[in-house]
Amino acid sequence: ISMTDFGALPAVRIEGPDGAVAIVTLYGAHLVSWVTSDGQERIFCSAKSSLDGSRAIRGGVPVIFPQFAARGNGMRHGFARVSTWRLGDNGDGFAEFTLTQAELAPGVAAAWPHAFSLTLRVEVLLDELRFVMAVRNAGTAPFPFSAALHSYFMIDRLAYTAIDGVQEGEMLITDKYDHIYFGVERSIVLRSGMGALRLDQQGFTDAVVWNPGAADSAALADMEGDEYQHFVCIEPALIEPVTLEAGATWTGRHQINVVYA
Ligand code: TA6
Repeated sequence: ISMTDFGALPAVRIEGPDGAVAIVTLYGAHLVSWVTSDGQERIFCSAKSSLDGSRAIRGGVPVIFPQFAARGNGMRHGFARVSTWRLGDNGDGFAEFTLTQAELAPGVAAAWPHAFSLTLRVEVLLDELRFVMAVRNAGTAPFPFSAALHSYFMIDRLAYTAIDGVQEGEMLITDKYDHIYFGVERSIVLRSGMGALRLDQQGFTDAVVWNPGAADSAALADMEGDEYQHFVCIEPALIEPVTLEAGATWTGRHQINVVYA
């Protein structure tokens, strides 16, 4: 690995086999790019995203913790994506990022007063990207949490895109779409004119599929023009809050594989 910048944000460049590269900013432990060994970028990031730590990055793989969307009393989609993580263990093709109470802004820590340790491991393999997200309760009382890896996958056009594995038959998206699929047990396959990706998750019980469509995307300050045509979010998620006992660890995994026809 090596250090680099993404906009004004310090980032870690993880090089895997055959020149595949992922970039992860310390702000949010946010993966913003994954270029596979064929030179193809697989992850969407908006040209209008703020990249200075003033608000969450629009695109990439936001880490959602400890609440999903507005389902809780705290920040929308939680504080992990707007906190600066520490780089931990790293080596050839992988890096781990950690966030604990100590890294939180004082107001954020006061609003969610639980001793926790969140670790995200990002590993770049041949035509594969792996995430391992671990939540540890480092305190003496249980706490509830939700989690997701809100992945923005790059596609060439919505009209050429289909998703298999979330419902009976193939799913097509034509405009705004926002749906939670509870109890996902199969692989999900995302096909577009750019080829196919197979997504496998463990620990995360659910999956969310989201695209803002034309009208909602125009209303987003950090998305421009027809950018909504060029991504679909497919998110391994744990939507309903889970209670984590003192000393316990929850682990969620996500593997993304390029499928060559
Ligand atoms: O995961 C889907 C979702 O919750 C949508 O409802 C949509 O609003 C999206 O996330 C993006 O949320 P954000 O807070 O990043 O604008």
